[in-house]
Amino acid sequence: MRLSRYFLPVLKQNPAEAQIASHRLMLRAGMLRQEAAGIYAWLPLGFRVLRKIEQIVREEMDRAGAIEVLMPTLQLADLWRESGRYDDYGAEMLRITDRHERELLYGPTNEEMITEIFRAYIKSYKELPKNLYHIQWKFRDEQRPRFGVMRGREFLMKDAYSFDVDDERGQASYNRMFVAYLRSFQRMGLQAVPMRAETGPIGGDLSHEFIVLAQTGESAVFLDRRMLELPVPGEEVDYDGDLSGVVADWTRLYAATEDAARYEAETAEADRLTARGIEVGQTFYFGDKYSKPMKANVSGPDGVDRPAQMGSYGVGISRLAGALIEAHHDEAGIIWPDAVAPFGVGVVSLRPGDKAVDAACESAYAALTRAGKEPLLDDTDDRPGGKFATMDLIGLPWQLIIGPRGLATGVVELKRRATGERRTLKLDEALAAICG
Ligand code: 5CA
Repeated sequence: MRLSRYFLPVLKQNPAEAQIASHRLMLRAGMLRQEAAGIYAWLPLGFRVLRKIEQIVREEMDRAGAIEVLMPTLQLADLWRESGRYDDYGAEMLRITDRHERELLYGPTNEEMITEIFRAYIKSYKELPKNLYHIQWKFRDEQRPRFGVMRGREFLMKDAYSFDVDDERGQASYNRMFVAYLRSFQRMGLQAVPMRAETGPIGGDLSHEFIVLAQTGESAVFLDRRMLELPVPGEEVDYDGDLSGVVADWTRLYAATEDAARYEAETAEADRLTARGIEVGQTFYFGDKYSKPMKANVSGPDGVDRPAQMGSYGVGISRLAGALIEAHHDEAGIIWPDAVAPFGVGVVSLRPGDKAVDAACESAYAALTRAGKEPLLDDTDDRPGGKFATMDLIGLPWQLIIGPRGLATGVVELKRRATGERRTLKLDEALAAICG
């Protein structure tokens, strides 16, 4: 992409309404525009990050055996009356009436709808296990939407739903999602810790929140610091095998968002780490809470019909864009981990119009594009100081700086955003360093 043709509305001033770093930086870097309280338009740079996050989650869901679908945002109220949640959900649910006076709602989650789809087609244990997921906008009319995409009213969620014939297999499905979550967050460059959690309006008695540690987090967290050293399963993890050992390792040590007294009783003082955190995902196992009232039955090997055993698994895709910035920024701006960076490299032309500079920029741009590095070429007439500030603000992992003075001696400058390290190299050496 050439910056002269792109849409990157960066702000010079700090927006007054932003109280935390991620909100401030997303607005300043031209990623986001507020359209109403808790409702945002994703501008091109922000949208690229959102898509990268979504793709990592999608790949890990697929690897773990889940199957992607797409359910609508609007749902019939009658469906929610079947589970009893229509009245229970309260003011957070946005209720809508259509021209035929039918009651609808903008989905805050999809347990009812997926159960309705499941029961229409699946009747036998032979068709199980099944795990269906989608990545779709949700609406929750939060009392206090705040911190930008961290607590929005409209937000993008990945939600998966598992169905099994019995409790033991249901737990195995839960374990697969647990491991897929560890892998997804690590691939994005985040350290997320699973913590025992309350189940709230989703229900059930087994749940974990996945929390990224950050000072601005909404929840207080109490954990055993040894959790931060546990290994995350690699790509070769066998999702058909028994994952209960991995889950046991990750749930043995104390980690929770409440109950300071129990924490102190169970954790040696030297291992205690109290911090704040951002919840980026939550897993639930609730057995037949929806399948029983909604009659989503499957016949077992004995020929007897029983409600399917279910779990649901959410990831806050849009919240993750904010959480990533909370975890990776400095005074000058965002520092994207490579896996979620909107562009891989910023190529900065210090003198557009200079023949040698233009030729070097074009050749770097072509080579980086061929190598799949998604370069953003700053070919605008802005002053170098402004260009450097923008590059630091938008946080691309590499900056390749090309100017007439360096080229006269055959060199360019390469800067790594995360460390600030700068090297003076020949252009082909710089390209080799980026392409690794
Ligand atoms: N049905 C279940 C799992 S599929 C569910 O809805 N779980 S949840 O309520 O925990 O939401 C899943 C994830 O969505 C949360 O972990 C959080 O990361 C994200 N999320 C929830 N509410 C908001 C919000 N108001 N703004 C941004 N992200 C949110």
